[in-house]
Amino acid sequence: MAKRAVITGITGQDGSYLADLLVDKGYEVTGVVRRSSTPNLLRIEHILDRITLRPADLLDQLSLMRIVKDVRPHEFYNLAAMSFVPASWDQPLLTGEFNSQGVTRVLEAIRQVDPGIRLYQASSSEMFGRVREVPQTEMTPFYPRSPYGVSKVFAHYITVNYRESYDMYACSGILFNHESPRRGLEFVTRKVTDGVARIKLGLADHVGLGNLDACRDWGFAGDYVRAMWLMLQQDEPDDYVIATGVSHSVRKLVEVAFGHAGLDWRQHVRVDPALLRPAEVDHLIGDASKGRRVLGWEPTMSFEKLIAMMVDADLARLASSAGAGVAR
Ligand code: NAP
Ligand code: F7E
Repeated sequence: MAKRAVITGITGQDGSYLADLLVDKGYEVTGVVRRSSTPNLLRIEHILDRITLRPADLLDQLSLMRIVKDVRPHEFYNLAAMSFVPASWDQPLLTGEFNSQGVTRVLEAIRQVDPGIRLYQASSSEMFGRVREVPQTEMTPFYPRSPYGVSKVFAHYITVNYRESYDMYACSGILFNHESPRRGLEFVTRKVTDGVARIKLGLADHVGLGNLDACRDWGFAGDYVRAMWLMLQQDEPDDYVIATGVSHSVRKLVEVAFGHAGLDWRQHVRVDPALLRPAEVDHLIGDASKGRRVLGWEPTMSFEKLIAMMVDADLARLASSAGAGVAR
């Protein structure tokens, strides 16, 4: 019998890669979507005939209960969130509703319907914020620096609490930044690779950025969803840091991305103070030794290869849409 999985956030970057992975493994995949007035299924268009979509919202307890009751999944991946850090200062209450209480609603739905369902919760390296040690492990204390980071700390601990209170198989994956050609255009890697492609094709002449000194541990999203799945295949539930162990600055990112297209970034990057954050996370670097040891997980793509792949994908996308006269 095929295993059944529910994915919230299936229309997002990670949800789409996870759906690809689970479909390939023979799972029956149900994706949770919230209603929108225009289609937003671009990232999962290629597998729409192999998955089932159901409407629900992290704000609506009954809709989550209904999905868990109807599907009775073996595994539940909670990837839905307000995930863009700057927006969390604009909408701190909504961020808490989605990212914190939304997780409590998911946990309650599972607990009430079938506490045997295995849960993956999408936690984040943003919880480390102003880091207390370098590199960061599962034991590093949290010091979040944004409403987003704060909301994810609540979500992490409520997941741990339900595991310990109700003996549920609930895992918190503390994932460091992971990117791909499917990354949202507002995140810095994709903003840069899209900008490089536009400049290369003569569609723009510069890209505006904020803090060039911030450093992140960037990996490939396809590798990170494999870690999510591995966490739910163990004998015991646990929490894991997933990271490459290599950190680069935003300045290095632009150097690599522009360099890949044969451009000099100094001529095309403008620093825009409006893009600086009220409180910054300066430097993140993860130690995924536990994940490597227990899960057998390894990242497969270097930073340079990842950024080159993203630049190439944006060049191809923009070149073909320009050629076809499609609105950009
Ligand atoms: P993403 O591309 O922004 O996708 C977020 C998803 O959440 C979208 O499918 C979105 O649906 C959905 N969503 C938002 N609010 C919802 C609500 N109220 N009800 C139902 N669905 C809702 O994010 P991602 O990069 O794939 O990240 C996936 C998860 O991992 C998030 O929880 C994020 O915080 C976490 N995370 C990401 C990273 C990273 O580097 N990517 C690292 C650590 C943790 P719509 O399409 O309708 O907007
Ligand atoms: O910023 C700096 C910015 O928005 C990275 C989310 O997936 O990963 C992501 O959060 C860095 C920051 O990602 C621009 O100040 C400079 O220091 O790509 P980002 P993030 O904030 O690290 C974590 C792990 C998550 O969990 C989140 O959901 O880049 N930066 N200039 C810029 N960032 C953006 N977005 N735009 C700029 O123009």
